[in-house]
Amino acid sequence: MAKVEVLKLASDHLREPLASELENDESRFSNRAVQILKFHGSYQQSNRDHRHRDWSMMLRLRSPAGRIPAQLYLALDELADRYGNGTLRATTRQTFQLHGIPKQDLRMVLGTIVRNLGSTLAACGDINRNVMAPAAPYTTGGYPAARRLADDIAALLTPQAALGAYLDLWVDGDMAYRLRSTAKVRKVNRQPAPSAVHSGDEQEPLYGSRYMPRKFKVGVTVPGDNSIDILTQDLGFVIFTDTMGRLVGANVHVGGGMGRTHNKEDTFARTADPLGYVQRHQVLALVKAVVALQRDHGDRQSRRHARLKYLVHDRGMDWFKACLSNYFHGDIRPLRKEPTRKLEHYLGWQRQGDGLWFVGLPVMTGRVAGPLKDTLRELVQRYRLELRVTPNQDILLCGIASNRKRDIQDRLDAVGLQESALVEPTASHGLACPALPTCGLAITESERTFPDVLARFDALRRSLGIQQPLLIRMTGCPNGCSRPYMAEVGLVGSAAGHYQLWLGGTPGLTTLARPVLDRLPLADLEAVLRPLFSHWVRTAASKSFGAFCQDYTTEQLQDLLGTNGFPPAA
Ligand code: SRM
Ligand code: SF4
Repeated sequence: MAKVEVLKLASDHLREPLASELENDESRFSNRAVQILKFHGSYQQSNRDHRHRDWSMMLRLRSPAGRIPAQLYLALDELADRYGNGTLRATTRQTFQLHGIPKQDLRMVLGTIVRNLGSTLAACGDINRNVMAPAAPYTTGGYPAARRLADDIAALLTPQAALGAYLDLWVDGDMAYRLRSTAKVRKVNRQPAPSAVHSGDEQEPLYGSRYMPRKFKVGVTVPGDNSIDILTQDLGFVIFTDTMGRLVGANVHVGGGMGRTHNKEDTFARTADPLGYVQRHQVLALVKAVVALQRDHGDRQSRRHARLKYLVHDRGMDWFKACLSNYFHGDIRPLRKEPTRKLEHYLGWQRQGDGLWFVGLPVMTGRVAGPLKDTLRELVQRYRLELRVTPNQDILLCGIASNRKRDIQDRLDAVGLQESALVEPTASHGLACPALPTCGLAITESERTFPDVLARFDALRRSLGIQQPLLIRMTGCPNGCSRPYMAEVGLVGSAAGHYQLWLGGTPGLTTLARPVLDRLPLADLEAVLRPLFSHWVRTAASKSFGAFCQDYTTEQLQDLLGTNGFPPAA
């Protein structure tokens, strides 16, 4: 068993040694407590810009479909100023993180989040993570049903015993904050399930006392809307609805994931495989079944190899389906036809469908700070607006009455978010992970250098007369937190100031990109890409850059780059 497995088992359902260490005066937790702390939604970090280690905590919320009510947002805004580093960060899985919370303030901060109806339980750790769904608050089409299903899945996969530990630790056991299971979830849990689904642990019936072998990620969307990057999820649903917007069933995909390690060929990014179509009343039972299958068969020895994607890859879909039949007695039918998938951003002003408006704000790298933060607080305070975080690290302000549009836009103008600037191609397509200075795994910069990188791409496009937008994603290491392996241009940190270059993803996030260079010095970005971009505009300007790259082999792409002797990717 991997070491973390032993810790989980000995933790009394994710309580110890965290509970004891919360009582001491140390400025940091032990490595053992840190592993348990993750399940409560927090990571211990130290600022890597500083010479001495100065410990603080990052906190991550869980907010299915990215929904953040006004009350919670205002609490987060204040907590960030009072106890954190004065910023909030919208994440690629549709929630907010706070950074820089001292250990002695953790209980106060986390308790305040819970008291304001938020939660951080299971935002990190070996468990189901934040459930994604289209952020747009549309009241028509399948959107409301997708959001409801995301909520149901989040409730269904909430750990039971760990929830008790969570409330004990952070709000003195006040069970009034118990996340309420919806009626549908209660019904699924009452339904007789194949015995294999039960973990054998009465207190934690689905997960058992060792929880999952590794993190587990679920996303839900509607046909044609690929804002949630469905093929990167461990378990992804594309739902179909009737004319009344009621769920009728879903196409299911399994085994996606981005994380990999440089020079370890047995780790890789992978897009999910289609499993089939399931009917409405069987969707939640299928969710439980896939979780239970991965719980029992996922690798508990090598954490590097523990995600569902490796199980699906190693054993194959035929094995997976056969094994699933022990956990799921429902009917899996052939996939239903879907329209072409598109990455929706929902930026600018749009109607919700209920007489109200929402406005989508591009937030560079998801970082909410300075005047933008002040303006958001004022707007949320004044109009009690609900926020939605998109998987593109952007923010939607929702539920706006027509007569408030002018005032809101005026205030957005003042922070550079003029109506015309709300939809700006390259910036609105970019994603970058936090990397330095907070991320302990970063090899090089990402968030801090990304605005400059985007500006350089824009200048390069302009100099070549390129009109098409480009989907650019950057990370400080190969773990793939901004899903760079799906982008048209993926820059994956490989050494200080150097990036592995991935090409061939598509604007609709439908294909895995390919590594083309291993160590591109960031300083040489233009010199390397200009010849390839020139060839694109000369030969295939009407195609997206991703589609153009797919017409070439990796070797051909390497020849078309101005590599000046940089080593090609292995
Ligand atoms: Fe991530 C670890 C940040 C989405 C794959 N991720 C981390 C840690 C916690 C570093 C650590 O373990 O010490 C990062 C904290 C940095 C910091 O200072 O805040 C971190 N991940 C993020 C966020 C904040 C990036 C962002 O730009 O928004 C995202 C938070 C999402 C959320 O709200 O839950 C984030 N991480 C992702 C995604 C994208 C997704 O889920 O859609 C992925 C790729 C998808 C996947 O899981 O395959 C991702 N993060 C990883 C991995 C590699 C996992 C693997 O299977 O190998 C790690 C490392 C690990 O788990 O060992 C990691
Ligand atoms: Fe850290 Fe790597 Fe994730 Fe970036 S991709 S946040 S550097 S783990």
